Amino acid sequence: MSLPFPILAAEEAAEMIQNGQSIGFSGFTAAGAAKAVPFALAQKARREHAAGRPFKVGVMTGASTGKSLDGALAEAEAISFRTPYQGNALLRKQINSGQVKFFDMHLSSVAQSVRYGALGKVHWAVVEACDITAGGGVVLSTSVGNSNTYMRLADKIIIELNARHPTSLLGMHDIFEPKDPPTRQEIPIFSASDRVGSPICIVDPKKIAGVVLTDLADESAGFDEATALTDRIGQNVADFLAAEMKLGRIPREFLPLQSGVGNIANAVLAALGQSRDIPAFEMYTEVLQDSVVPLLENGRCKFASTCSLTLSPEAMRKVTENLDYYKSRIIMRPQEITNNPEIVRRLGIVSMNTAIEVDLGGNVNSTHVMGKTMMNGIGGSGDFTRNAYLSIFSCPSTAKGGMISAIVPVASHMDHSEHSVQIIVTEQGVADLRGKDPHERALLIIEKCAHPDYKEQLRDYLKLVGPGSHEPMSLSLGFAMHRQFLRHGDMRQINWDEYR
Ligand code: 0RQ
Repeated sequence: MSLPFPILAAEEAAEMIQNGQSIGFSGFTAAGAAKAVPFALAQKARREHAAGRPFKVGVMTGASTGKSLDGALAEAEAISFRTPYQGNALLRKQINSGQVKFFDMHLSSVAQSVRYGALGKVHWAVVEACDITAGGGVVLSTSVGNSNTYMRLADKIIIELNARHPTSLLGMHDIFEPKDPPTRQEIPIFSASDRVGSPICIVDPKKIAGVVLTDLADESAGFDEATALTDRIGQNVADFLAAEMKLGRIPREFLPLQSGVGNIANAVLAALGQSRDIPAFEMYTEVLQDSVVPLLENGRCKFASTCSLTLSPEAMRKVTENLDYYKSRIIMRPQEITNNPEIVRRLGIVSMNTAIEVDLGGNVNSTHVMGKTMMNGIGGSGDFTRNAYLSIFSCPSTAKGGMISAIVPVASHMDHSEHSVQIIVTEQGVADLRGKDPHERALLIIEKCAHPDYKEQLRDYLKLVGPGSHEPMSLSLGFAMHRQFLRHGDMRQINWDEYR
């Protein structure tokens, strides 16, 4: 192939990036993340640090990324700020120690914030593609994220042209960027499979500073085997949705599903796929995980609109080996569109995301352990939850071998408020909070979702609060279970008097 752009080694590309600059990288999860250039940039940072010079860059992405991006840059202590979502253990440490500034943003709003200039200048877009044309047509790889916006706004673009992804991915993407108010119009998506944009990103070819040729697999970690617990959570969600359909509250043709990331999300989808009471469904979601591939294959999932193909190498191989089949059943869109509140509300999405803890009022914490330690970020969960037809949160009823209850009197951090959260699911059961006042919700959550080890003490909390308030809130005891864990290493067998 002859291209009118300089072909660069990753090291040469990294050499062009200067200390203090901001980079918009491709990647929504490890799928489609830039790999060679950030890895080389990390080596450059190490060299600069060894020579006594500062070197850090601002890192904006779609969502989490892989080990060659967040992992390598964190190891090289080369990140000044990071947004909007991450999942790397070392970067998490740096964020929690204050070494890296982290802005935890709703994924749908990142592109708009960048357009408005709220995140500063984008000096570079470093984007993985499976193909590129001389005129600046870029065929993205296994995710879209914010790549279209980063490339449009960046001063300069570096393309990682990755031979590992087939050029025949062309046609799977649908690139659409809304105008900003006051000239914004509706996004004309009326069903999950509607195409509204272009299969390629079209960028100013003069901005392409170079192309780095790579042959690197996505660094998606794959999933743990399902366990009895994740299966029970999945089954509880499937049974609940089947019952809703029988009651006529979900139409016979079903509603599009959104599902978050991780093992629980994977198990929930597998259970929905197996349920005989749930018809074949569509997905309007942000990540497409392994469990959806067999469902697309056997027709249980009719169509999936997503921002990324977050697949294990084995599942990815299945998709690429039969690409024509999957291309007629999968669309990849920018996260500004997959997570767009307008579409989520219009399509009547059933959202399914994961909680770290849920409080008795029905508020959900998805991001912070003990109120202060960042786990990953809110991701797309807020985009979907606030606007869904049905918003579901699931989690195991306990964490850390039972020493922590996921059901607590008052959440130590709040991402999703009682006004948006409708259904809570644990392996113990399902609490349907719709149409319940806060005291009714509290009882329901305890009886249906709390672990038996914690039911009695949570009932005691409610007794101590007593009636006569709208919310079951005690300002002195609300965080007593958290304090009990910090003091004794176990939330169980609390003596409430110790915390009055
Ligand atoms: O810790 O890693 O040390 O074992 O949290 O928990 O149960 O393995 O579940 O991998 O699905 O992660 C909410 C973090 C759940 C994730 C969260 C500890 C637990 C374990 C992981 P270890 P699990 P998952 C999609 C949309 C963001 C919101 C969202 C997440 C670790 O799903 O980041 O859904 N969600 N976004 O032990 C202390 C508790 C705990 C706890 C769990 N109460 N206290 N530790 N853990 N509950 C994302 C995108 O938009 C891309």
